[in-house]
Amino acid sequence: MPKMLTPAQIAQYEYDGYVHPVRVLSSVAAATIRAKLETFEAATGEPLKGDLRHKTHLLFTWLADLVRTTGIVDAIEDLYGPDLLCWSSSFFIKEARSLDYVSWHQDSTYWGLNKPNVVSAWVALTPSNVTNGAMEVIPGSHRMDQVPHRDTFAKHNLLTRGQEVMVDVDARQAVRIELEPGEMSLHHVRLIHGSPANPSDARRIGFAIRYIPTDVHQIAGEDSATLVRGIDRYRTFADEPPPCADMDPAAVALHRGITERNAQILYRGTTVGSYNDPLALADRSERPVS
Ligand SMILES: O=C(O)CCC(=O)C(=O)O
Repeated sequence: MPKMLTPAQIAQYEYDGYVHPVRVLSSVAAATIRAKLETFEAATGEPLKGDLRHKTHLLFTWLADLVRTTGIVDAIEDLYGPDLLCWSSSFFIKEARSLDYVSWHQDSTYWGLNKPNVVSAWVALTPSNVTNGAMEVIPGSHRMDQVPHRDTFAKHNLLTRGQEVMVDVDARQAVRIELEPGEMSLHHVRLIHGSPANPSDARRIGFAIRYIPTDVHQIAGEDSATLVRGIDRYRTFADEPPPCADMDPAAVALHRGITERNAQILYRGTTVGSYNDPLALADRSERPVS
């Protein structure tokens, strides 16, 4: 018996490569998480940016709790079984009236994982809809193999390398993933997806959590992950402990090391992500690592 998804939703994930909307938090709980994010931003005097958008669940207790939320992990178990790692997470924030967008891409392109049993739970912390640059997906495109991508490093592209698919995408086939705060969508790592800019007067905030079953391995370098359910019999990822407090110094140091290691995987074959290249670092500081 599935724990969270209906049999129809599981079939839709397999056939179309995505499911939405799935309510995983109350609107009040989602507003509380948003308020915690914005309290931190107010304290630092700037929007969350760069590496702080990547694997942020290793820095804040309220995000460590979010990646372990029963309803989310139950849904992932319905798709990939009982032994599960949270491999990564990324904030996708589009400020009000911003030109930031996400080009058509497959997540699998630079992640270095050995097989495509990888699912993203995109949790909405604000409404995400036609007015503010909601994500769009091409149903069934996950059934293609990995397709070639070109790196653009375009200024307003929120992806690490500004990567975009080198195949024609028929945008008329696209489905818009509209969500209310506290709802999530699930998408497969090979699904072609992207999102336009946010011309509205309000921020659009999503937190994308990447889950894998424990038999998925990293083949492009050293990596780490958080066990969120069951047993890891493979132990190919180093364990990631939750932070004992928000921005705890030990957690910040751990996060920095992990982010630098992840950047080497995600930017491999380019000089742009290199920590030895100050120009490259300036460019990278605006981008989440995803
Ligand atoms: O937030 C968006 O608009 C795109 C998110 C995305 O590309 C992803 O979660 O993989």
